[in-house]
Amino acid sequence: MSPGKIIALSGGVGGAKLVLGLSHVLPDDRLMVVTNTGDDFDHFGLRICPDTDTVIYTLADLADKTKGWGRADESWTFMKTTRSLGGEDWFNLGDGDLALHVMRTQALARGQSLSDVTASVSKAWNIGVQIVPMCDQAVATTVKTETGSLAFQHYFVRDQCQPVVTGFDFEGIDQATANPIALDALGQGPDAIILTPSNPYVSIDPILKTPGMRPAIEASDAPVIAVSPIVGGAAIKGPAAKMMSELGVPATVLEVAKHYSGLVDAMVIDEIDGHLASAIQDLGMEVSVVPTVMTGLEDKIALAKDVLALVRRLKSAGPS
Ligand code: FO1
Repeated sequence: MSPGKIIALSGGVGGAKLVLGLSHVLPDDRLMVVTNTGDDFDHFGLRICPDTDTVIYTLADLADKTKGWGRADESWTFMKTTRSLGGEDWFNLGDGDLALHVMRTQALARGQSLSDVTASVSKAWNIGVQIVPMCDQAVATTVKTETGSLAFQHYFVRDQCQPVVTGFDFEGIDQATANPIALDALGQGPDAIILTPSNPYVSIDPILKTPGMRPAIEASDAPVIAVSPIVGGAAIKGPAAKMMSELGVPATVLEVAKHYSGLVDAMVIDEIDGHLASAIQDLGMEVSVVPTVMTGLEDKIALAKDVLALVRRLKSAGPS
């Protein structure tokens, strides 16, 4: 029997790094990435899909590796001109990036689905790995804060994650349906489902909460493995640790494990958090303690190999 797929659920930067590592050690047809679309929004009349685009740019080797989002070698004429005209300039759209948003917005207006557009872009840029948005309907993450509710990109970019978080809403999620392509792959006996080291609350949760997604994961025999985005009490990038503290939860890998408890069979945690392994095992999860900080490509490949070694270990131990 041919090996099943590895299905990775991903937000932006952290998830895309592990996905890149996985893409170097797996044949293209064994890897599927399901991306969070809760960060998507309309800006200047264009549909912007930051997490999906970060995965696209990363796999197409077009990503700005310093910023983590957007394209390398970008020019900024659009932003400079917008600024000179007194337009909105809090969200930075490079000229090359802008072309993607224009093409996508046009294709959506012609009636194509977000999945179709994502597949066309992937084909144009020779990405062999299948990238699948969590759903084709619009879902908008709202961050509830002590000073009121904010659209996700207003919280994240415009307000620099400063407001104190009290919770999250995923507007439109009840009317959404998990992407049938992802559901089909989940029903085809995947080898593993990986929750990449993206923000559990605003990147992975929207994917899991999309109607149909979590039941399909639960119905699968495949091991579900989460790679912690928290390392030594801090997030490698982004506001995950700050959010946890503000929600009254210690920013630790143990709390990430508790958050995923009931779904996840195993956690991959960093060596610096090794002392928390037994407390995570007490939750009924396997734990793999390995270096998880991905600076260069070698780190991404090494972590991907460690995750796949854990998959083999869990599968040889029997169905979860
Ligand atoms: N993040 C920023 O911090 N500042 C920006 O101006 C910004 C622009 C931007 C444009 C396109 C895109 O795809 C992503 C962009 N991001 C920017 C990143 C994005 O807001 C976040 O990384 C994700 O939504 C969180 O995963």
